[in-house]
Amino acid sequence: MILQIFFAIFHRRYIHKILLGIATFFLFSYLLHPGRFSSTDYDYIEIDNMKNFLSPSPLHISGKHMNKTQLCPIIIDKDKDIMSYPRKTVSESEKLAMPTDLNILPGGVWKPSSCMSNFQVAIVIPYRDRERQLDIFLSYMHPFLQAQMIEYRIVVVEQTSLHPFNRAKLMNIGFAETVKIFPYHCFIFHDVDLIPQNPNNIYACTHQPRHMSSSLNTFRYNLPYKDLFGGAVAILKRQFEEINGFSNAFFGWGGEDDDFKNRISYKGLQVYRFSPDVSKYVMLAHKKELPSESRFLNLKSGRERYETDGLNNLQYDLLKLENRSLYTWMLVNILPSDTNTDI
Ligand code: NGS
Repeated sequence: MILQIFFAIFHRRYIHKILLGIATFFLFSYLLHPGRFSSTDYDYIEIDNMKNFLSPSPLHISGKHMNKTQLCPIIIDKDKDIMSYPRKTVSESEKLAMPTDLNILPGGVWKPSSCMSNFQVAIVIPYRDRERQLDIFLSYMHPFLQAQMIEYRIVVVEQTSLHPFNRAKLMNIGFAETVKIFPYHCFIFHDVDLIPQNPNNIYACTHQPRHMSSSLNTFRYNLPYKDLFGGAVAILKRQFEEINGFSNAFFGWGGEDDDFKNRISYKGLQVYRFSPDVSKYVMLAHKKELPSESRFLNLKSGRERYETDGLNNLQYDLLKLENRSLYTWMLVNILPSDTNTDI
């Protein structure tokens, strides 16, 4: 048998097929997981410097919200361990106990009781049909955020099944509806399948928009390309408004995050990242979506469109808005009329 294989490999009739096979394997591996082969150098903020780049809430600077005298500390400790992969399932009884155990208010709202947080942050999650991941995310994130003394609300924006998924538009809607509830100064737009592993990855905004999930296990903790701005990002409310939010035109998978990064550049803003170690994330397993065909065309016309396609032409039906025990739930029907794209 071994001799036969050996013979086949060196037989001239097969050698070109074998080489072609190997080349195809490497090409596909590269296309699917470019990070494996890339070690792109990029600028990042070292852990010792992180505090200087964080942007505290204007509410407590103005003293408006100052019913407590003491500001909470910003907790960064280099000795903290990277956290392991979260448990695979969360039981109903665990979910039921969480609000009481962790003092979470209806709507998935929490703030420190002993001090005034430096940050008031809304975490917006575009969502459809990922219940198991949402359970894992919530049971992991509430304690994670509380340990950082962040004042926060978790907002899940769910799209009905009528149209293809539009991640970017759901985030615009989450923003537009959440600012009506409370003047959060900082927004984190976050995929439900991403879990931060480093407790020092502070869930707050920096002075410039921040790509938080730059070090992802599925890319072997490399950044696949320098302009990647997907997964989990943090941006100040006023900056999000300045760039007119996300485009509403991207239906299906891909490109909307690249377009968002372009908007940031058009307005002369920069992207910050914390160090690769701080920015470590694991991605919960799921089936890969099929990329949309229109994404490259939309990206191409992004510059002409961005001032009229985004927060200022957002149309949707808000079907439900509920303060659930672990998150604020918004069920929305996306209206395609604010885009030029066929869906
Ligand atoms: C790029 C996509 C981005 C996506 C990124 C990483 O190719 O939307 O891959 O995707 N851009 C386009 O398709 C134009 S990932 O491998 O994490 O699923 O975020």
